[in-house]
Amino acid sequence: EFVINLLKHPTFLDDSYTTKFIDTTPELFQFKKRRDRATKLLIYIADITVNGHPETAGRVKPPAEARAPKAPRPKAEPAMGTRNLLEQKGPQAVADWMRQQKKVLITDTTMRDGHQSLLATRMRSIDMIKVAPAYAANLPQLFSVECWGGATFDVAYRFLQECPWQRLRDLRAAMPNVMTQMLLRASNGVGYTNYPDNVVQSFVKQAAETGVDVFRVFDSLNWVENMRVAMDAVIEAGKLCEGTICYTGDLLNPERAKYDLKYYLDRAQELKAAGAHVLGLKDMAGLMKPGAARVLVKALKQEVGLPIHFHTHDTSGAAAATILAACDAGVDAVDAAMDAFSGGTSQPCLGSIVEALRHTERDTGLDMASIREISSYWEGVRNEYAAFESGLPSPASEVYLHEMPGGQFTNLKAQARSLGLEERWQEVAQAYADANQMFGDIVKVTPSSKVVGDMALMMVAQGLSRAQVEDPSVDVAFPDSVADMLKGNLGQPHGGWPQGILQKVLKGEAPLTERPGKSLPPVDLEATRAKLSAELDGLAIDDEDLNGYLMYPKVFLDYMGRHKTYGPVRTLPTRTFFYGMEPGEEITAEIASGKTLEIRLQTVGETTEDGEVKVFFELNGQPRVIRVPNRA
Ligand code: BTN
Ligand code: 3PY
Ligand code: ZN
Repeated sequence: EFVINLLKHPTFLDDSYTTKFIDTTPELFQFKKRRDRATKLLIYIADITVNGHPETAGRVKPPAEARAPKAPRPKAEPAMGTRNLLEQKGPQAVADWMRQQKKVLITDTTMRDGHQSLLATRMRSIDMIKVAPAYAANLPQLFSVECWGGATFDVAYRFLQECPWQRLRDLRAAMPNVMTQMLLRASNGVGYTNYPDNVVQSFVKQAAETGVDVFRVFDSLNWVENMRVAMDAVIEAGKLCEGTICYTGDLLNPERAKYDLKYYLDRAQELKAAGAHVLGLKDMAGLMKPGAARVLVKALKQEVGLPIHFHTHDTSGAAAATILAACDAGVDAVDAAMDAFSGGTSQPCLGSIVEALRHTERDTGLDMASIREISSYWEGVRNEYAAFESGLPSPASEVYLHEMPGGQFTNLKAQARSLGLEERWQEVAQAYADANQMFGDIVKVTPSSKVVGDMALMMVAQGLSRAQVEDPSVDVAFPDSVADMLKGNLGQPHGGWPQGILQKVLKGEAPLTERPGKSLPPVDLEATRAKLSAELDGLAIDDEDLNGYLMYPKVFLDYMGRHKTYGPVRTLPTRTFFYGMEPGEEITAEIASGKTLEIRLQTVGETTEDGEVKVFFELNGQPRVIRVPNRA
């Protein structure tokens, strides 16, 4: 029936058929019979086995002999941790407790920024959930586990075919004693543009309910005015509000005076006045040098008085030195990634920082044997994602030129490659720096960093210099994202936009100078729920689904369409999800608590004349044959 639907479809008939066609054409799957979840999973496995996964096609394969990662055993019942304190005494008590600690508190970023920065955010939930009980039991002294937000939200739906809310719920349940942490782009939510206030409020409320304890809230232009809606929503939910300043420039360089000590102290005071419990210091590109950390952390501690949580990236290879300098200057908490997910564009190495502080007055108290065990698990996990390695083989001091955030650096390199500009990477790096200056030397972090990246790629692709771009007599077709930013749709940068480029891009149109959320009409949440339900054949839409749809309407609908076809693919082992199965291989998938499928692939048949392949399985011992089209 599938094939008949397919053959009759106009897109198929007119020859514009691509493999994505199957995904984007749900009517092909409107069969009379509703399939059960096990059958859907077999269809998925058969399809991937025969046709491959589009995301790993042509990429490096994981080593065939690599062992399946095995999570360490929990050593004891989870001891009381920061989560218990938050639940019992509230967020202010957590902030007070932070200040009283002599030890440096540690956040593990492996499950969010670690894989976002090293593996294009492709880590699947199952690989996190398996190790979460070991975190709860063996490392209960962790300040928090960053495991949600940033790019993970849309990548989960878009590329991993899984629900980000379910990931959060499962992690929350597996780590009841340690605080979970997310990265929230303030009015940009977990997206790339400002959302109406009530969408941001609804999203934060849901994230808090499903399981986020610490919200690191930042604005991509450090515009505190544009952070209040998100911060208020966090405070209202009773969670820990980490109001965050993004670090850019070079604090001790008199030639980068725009971002001097006063700039940071002013932003910090604004965040304190806005109700932040903790001050986040987010060095997304890894630009902060040890000397700057010493001056900045000391001044912020003295003048502002909030506990400070420092985040950096190891792109330069020198981030550990900066972290240790921040520890000397009295920072309260720092971010690090488990050894196997550290270094390069990710965070510096957690185990090494713990050891560096051992037997000093700032000893973290974390157990090295537990860290090694957990990191060894992560090493095995990382192997499985070889296809997504972005490959920064060694430290890059070049980061001080372009100032690209860790998550963007390798991404932009890949984009440059796909545009045939790989050999001209140094020009891209220089153009990125030039575009930044052209926009007035701005904070570059999602989404403002994406705008600067778009501009830089365009300049190199079209051979335009900064002077030409700024010259009123040279015609330039600016990227849409640039026009959007200069129109004021991401908010206002410190000191405003430079007049010349503003005039040239806007061609006389008046820019928005107020907070975008102020003029965006609220979304009618219940009407949206009803419309969405109707679009999905009357399916009941819960609050998590509604909030997912509000952030990413199309991505969410595409996910739901595939979910109907393939079922709970999140339960498949990662190897199977990306590569299918080998004849003779056997796997298990727990599709519901206590309901486990045993799946064995027997053989893959020949392709028939009508282009179909029969794939022979055993499902819980019973033979099953699945036919899939050979699209290879
Ligand atoms: C995903 O896209 O992450 C999961 C859905 C898998 C899509 C299948 S993979 C085989 C076939 N080829 C495509 O391009 N889409 C489907
Ligand atoms: C994100 O917004 O995803 C970031 O990691 C910014 O640094
Ligand atoms: Zn980061």
